[in-house]
Amino acid sequence: MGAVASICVEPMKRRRAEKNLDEKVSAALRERAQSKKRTFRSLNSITMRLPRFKEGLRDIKDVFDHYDENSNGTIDNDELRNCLNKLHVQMSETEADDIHRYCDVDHRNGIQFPEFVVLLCLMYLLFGPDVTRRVSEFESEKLNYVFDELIDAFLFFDKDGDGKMRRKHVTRRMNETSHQERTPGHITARLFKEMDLDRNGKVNLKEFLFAMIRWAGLETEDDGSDETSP
Ligand SMILES: [Ca+2]
Ligand SMILES: [Ca+2]
Ligand SMILES: [Ca+2]
Repeated sequence: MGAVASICVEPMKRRRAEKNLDEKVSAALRERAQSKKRTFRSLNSITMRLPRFKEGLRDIKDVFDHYDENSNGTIDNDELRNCLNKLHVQMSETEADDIHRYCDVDHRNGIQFPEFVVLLCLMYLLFGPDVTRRVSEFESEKLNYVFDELIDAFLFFDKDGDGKMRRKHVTRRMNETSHQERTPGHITARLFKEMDLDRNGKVNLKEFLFAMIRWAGLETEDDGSDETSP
């Protein structure tokens, strides 16, 4: 009976977490879009930063490994509590659970590495650079740099900073800076579909971060099951 009840309640809690956090993230992004100069003026300038992204993601991987205390490739609820405690982020039990639900994008097995990138980036966006200093005094500069760039890359496509990228904006952005050739419509459509994990016609920050991790090639590199290097 209890198990059945929790199966019914969980999707509701998840929807609530999605809504709450999407709103918080949107508010933070809007503020940032209004208060900060744009970092990226072209798609090219973002593409050129991919190697730096990749390097930064490796640093985040080290942080992930640190908090994955039993090294099973996933941060479970207890490990997440330890991590949030370390960050000194003020939040209630319910808020911590919501963060967990929001970042567990595939709804399975706690927080894996790409989900952890989302988690830290959200903490950085919502609570500021103190968070990364607490994660790692030594690496915080590097981490801040990566998160700033990732968030600004998102804002390049989300022009009004309402926390959602729309297909027409992405298409426009992909074409406005390319003098030589237009990106064919079917390619931008496919790209957008790839990013829009929940298929709701919009891409939010966490979906975008997932795509960036994929494009930087770190996801496959760290997935030991399909190592293809000679
Ligand atoms: Ca673990
Ligand atoms: Ca997961
Ligand atoms: Ca979406």
